[in-house]
Amino acid sequence: MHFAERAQRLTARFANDPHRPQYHFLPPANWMNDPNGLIQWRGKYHMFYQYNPNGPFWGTIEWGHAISSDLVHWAHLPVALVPTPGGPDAEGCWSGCAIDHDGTPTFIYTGFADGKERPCIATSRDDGLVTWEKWPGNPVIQEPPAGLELTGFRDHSAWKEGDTWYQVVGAGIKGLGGTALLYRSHDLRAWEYMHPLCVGDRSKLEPLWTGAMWECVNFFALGDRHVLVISVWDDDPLLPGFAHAPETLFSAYMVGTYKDHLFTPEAMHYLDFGGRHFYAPQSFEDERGRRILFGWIQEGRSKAEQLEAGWSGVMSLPRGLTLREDGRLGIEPAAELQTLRASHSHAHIDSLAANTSVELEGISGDTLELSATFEPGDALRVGLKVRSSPGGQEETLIYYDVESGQLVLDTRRSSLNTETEGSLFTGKLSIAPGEQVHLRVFLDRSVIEVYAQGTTCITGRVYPSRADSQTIHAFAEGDNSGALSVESWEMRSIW
Ligand code: DQQ
Repeated sequence: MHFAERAQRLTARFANDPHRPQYHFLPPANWMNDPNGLIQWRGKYHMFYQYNPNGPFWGTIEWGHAISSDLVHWAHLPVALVPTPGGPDAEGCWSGCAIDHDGTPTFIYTGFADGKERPCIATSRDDGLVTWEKWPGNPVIQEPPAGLELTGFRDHSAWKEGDTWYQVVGAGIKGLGGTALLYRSHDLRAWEYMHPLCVGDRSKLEPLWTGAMWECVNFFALGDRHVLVISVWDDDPLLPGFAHAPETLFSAYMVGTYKDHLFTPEAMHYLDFGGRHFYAPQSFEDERGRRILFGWIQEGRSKAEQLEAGWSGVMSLPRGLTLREDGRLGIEPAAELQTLRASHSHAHIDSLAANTSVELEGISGDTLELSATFEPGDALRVGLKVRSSPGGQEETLIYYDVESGQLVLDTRRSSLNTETEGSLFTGKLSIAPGEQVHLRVFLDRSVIEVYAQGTTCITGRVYPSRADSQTIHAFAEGDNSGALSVESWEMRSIW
């Protein structure tokens, strides 16, 4: 049977699943985690991803593969990498990147076997990146650098300077914190260890805690600076001096300078305030010179529910990254997503009275893009209620909290199903007095992505139990708000 037909058959059984996203990428079935090997090759976008063909749970990791002409519509292709029995990746082909090695598409990935994480490479011939051959000499790095006591040694980001290739491997130095270990090579087969590109400090909580180990490091130039994206991981729940470590598994970025092969961070921020719902992101530069990032949106329901559903894990929308004058990343959904917009509605409210909630007429649904602008006025909280059931037994809140200066996604009452998790996600949002709040919200069944002011994101999951949890309200608390307007588009399926 042809691969596309098989993929379609696998997916057919999800036709009536109310939680399965329609315009976010996900595999035909089973488990997906990190985006890998993102590359545009001869005009086509390729996405590889951590995939378990054996069910909707992590394990026996292969590299799934999909292709797109526009970053939005994807077609499934056969799996690109599978573990080789007896090889250094016998127990899993873990995360890595794709590069163009003088015309040869090449993966650098982590092979896992016998408790060891070791860098491996694979190359593809000119067949549209469909078939891949592992280098017989794998692993290309036999073991982590001598003399370093490490918490993990995996995941790769590579680039070229002159004739020399460089890569960083994600790691953690015991007793210190996360790090990205820098290597260089002339042929991608022989690698020389240089030093840590930079080292975190696990005992520091400000400006944010960076854990014991950095997974999925991603290092690149942007504007006149360099950016290091990290996925914060911790193996020890008890941080000295603190009763509990802050939440582990989230992504962050540092902006700084790269000189003499050392990276000096000048600022550090969360990449997304949804914690583990935006994890292990990877970016690449496309042929138009845009820096585009995808992240893995983890589930927010019990393992039993995931097993029953038959699928787990969703890819985020493509996010375009730019460097802003204030030294932060500009983060905006890729413009191509606008091609998914179908029927349009608009609502405008001059002012919301204190402690009222007004249903937005003509705007409802679970696969929508919303673009909202509001003036907080005198309100203490102003925003939207989405996926609301009549009577509000189920509802999800997205708002700006004026007093704390925070963007909030509250999923604690999103579902009556107790097998789903609700959380209060908050992220600092700088709004000057009199300034309008601009939100773009993407509702795609169980996925919610919120983008505010072009720089702050929160991603979360919701699994409303009622089919009529579809209405949308605007609300204000504390005092009256100023004007509020909402544009809404039905979003088409990408399949
Ligand atoms: N997932 C991969 C690792 C990576 C982790 C294994 C992050 O390579 O460190 O599936 O989700």
